[in-house]
Amino acid sequence: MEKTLVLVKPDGVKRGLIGEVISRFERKGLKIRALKMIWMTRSQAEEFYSVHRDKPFYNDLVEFITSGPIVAMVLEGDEAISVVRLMIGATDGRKAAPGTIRGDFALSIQNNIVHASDSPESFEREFKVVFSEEEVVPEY
Ligand code: FUP
Repeated sequence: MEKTLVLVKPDGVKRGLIGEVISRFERKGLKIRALKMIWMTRSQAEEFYSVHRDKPFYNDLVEFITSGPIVAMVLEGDEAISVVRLMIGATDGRKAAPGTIRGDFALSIQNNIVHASDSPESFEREFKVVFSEEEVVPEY
C-alpha cells in the first residue's frame, strides 16, 4: 500500500469544498490515515514548495498557500500517488478534465483547490513539513 499527501488549499476551504474533496477520495476506496486543519507558516510553505524556489510563481505560491487555513491528509491505497493525481486533474483548472477535482471546481492555475504528492520522494518531504509520525493512525 502506498501513501500520498493531499492538501485542500485555502481556496478550497473558503469555497466550502473540504467535504466534497474528502468524499471523492473516500468513495474511491482510499483510506484516511491522518487528517487535520492547519494554517501553514511562511517557513513551512517555503519548505513545502522548495522544488519551485527558482520559478517565477514561487512567491505568489507561498503567499497563496499561507493566505488561509488548509486541510491536510495522508491517504493510503494501492498506487495511491498516481490514483490521486488522476483524480485531481491537470495543474491548470482550465485544462483539467471534467470529472477531476480541478476540472470540476477550478478555473485557475494557482487557485486549483488541491495539492497531491507527485512521487514517493515528494510524499516523504511534504509529509515531514506537515505531519509528525504520531499523527498517523495505525493501519485499520
Ligand atoms: P501540481 O503538481 O499539479 O500541483 O503542479 P506543480 O507542482 O507543477 O505546481 C505546484 C503549484 O504551483 C500549482 F498547484 C500551482 C502553482 N503554479 C502556478 O501558480 N503557476 C504555474 O505556472 C505552475 C504552477
